[in-house]
Amino acid sequence: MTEVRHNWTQDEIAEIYHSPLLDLVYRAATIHRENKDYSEVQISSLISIKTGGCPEDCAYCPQAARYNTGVDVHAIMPKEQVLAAAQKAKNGGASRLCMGAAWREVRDNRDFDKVIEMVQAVNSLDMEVCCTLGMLTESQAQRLADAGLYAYNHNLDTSEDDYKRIITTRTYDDRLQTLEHVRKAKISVCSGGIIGLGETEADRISMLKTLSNLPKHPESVPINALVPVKGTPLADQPRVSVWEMVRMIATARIVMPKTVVRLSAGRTEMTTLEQAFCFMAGANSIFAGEKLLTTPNPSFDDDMAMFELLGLTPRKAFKNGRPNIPKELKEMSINEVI
Ligand code: SAM
Ligand code: DTB
Ligand code: SF4
Repeated sequence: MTEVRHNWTQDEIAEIYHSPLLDLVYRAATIHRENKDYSEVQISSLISIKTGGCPEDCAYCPQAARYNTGVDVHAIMPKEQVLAAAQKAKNGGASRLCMGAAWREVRDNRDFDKVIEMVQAVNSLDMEVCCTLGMLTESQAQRLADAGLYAYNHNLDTSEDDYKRIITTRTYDDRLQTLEHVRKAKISVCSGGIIGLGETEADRISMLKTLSNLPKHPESVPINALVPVKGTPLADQPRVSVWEMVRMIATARIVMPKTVVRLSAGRTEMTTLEQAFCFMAGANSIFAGEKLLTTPNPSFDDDMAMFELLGLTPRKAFKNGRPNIPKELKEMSINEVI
């Protein structure tokens, strides 16, 4: 059995990342196949519960208020609409709903109260609930956990050194601190990054080093290909090649052997064959549903046809237990929650 390590060096990861492509994929696939459920793929569906108008300056993001990207600003979505989207996602095969907000950080206000109610409501559909809301304090993470939050997504995006080139309105340490707060509240950690931002391969390797040397590996690591959006500073970045995605996924699989590695943004640009290579290299999760947060994604039907072709099956919700289900929710029916 492959050992789970937390002391990877930059050189060790670089050696893996730069190994001949087929050797790399073979090694990653071998490790992946030690997991008896290697043909199961975890499906998350995204919903943007608060879109646009974000004060941050993330150079890739269509939702930053300072760029002219044509994304309309919306106030927080009503719970009923979130529940309808969750049900649709569940019908489409998703076991997890991830609710995203274009916030720098969570504030202790009415909007956060509404998010708490959404978390409780989606829980009653027997789906894993995930949020990505920006920075969290320890007590906010605990409040989400008490509401039954299953996972929290908070990406490192790139290496520590490269971070200031991409975002100046917060620090890498801010990011790491939120991850600590999430961990402390016993919420499953989802943290990964983006390739194609203009980073070097050393930056990619360094980001994987930070993730794989955390005291506990994130339960999920999304690997996004930049979706270049007109109006953002990175609009003219060339698309990353699929082989770079494959290298990144395979390396993540090798250094974090038990982690769910998500083939995330960028799938609309990939053929089924290219995605199959990513699954072979150890990817075992996707975002499904025709929209990510603001940009397009393959439809549930197309993904189900791909799963059938490749012999993949969607992973059931709560396979690894359910630490944060609040007692009072256990007995509640959906009508009571709404
Ligand atoms: N505002 C919160 C935050 O930044 O943590 C949550 C939402 S934010 C949109 C979630 C993640 O989406 C970012 O950390 C980034 O990794 C990813 N993302 C945003 N725009 C993207 C793009 N154009 N291409 C690929 N990934 C993107
Ligand atoms: C993640 O790693 N990728 C998702 C999710 N976590 C929140 C977001 C991708 C966003 C792509 C651009 C958009 O649709 O706005
Ligand atoms: Fe705001 Fe998140 Fe987009 Fe950055 S990535 S601009 S914090 S929504």
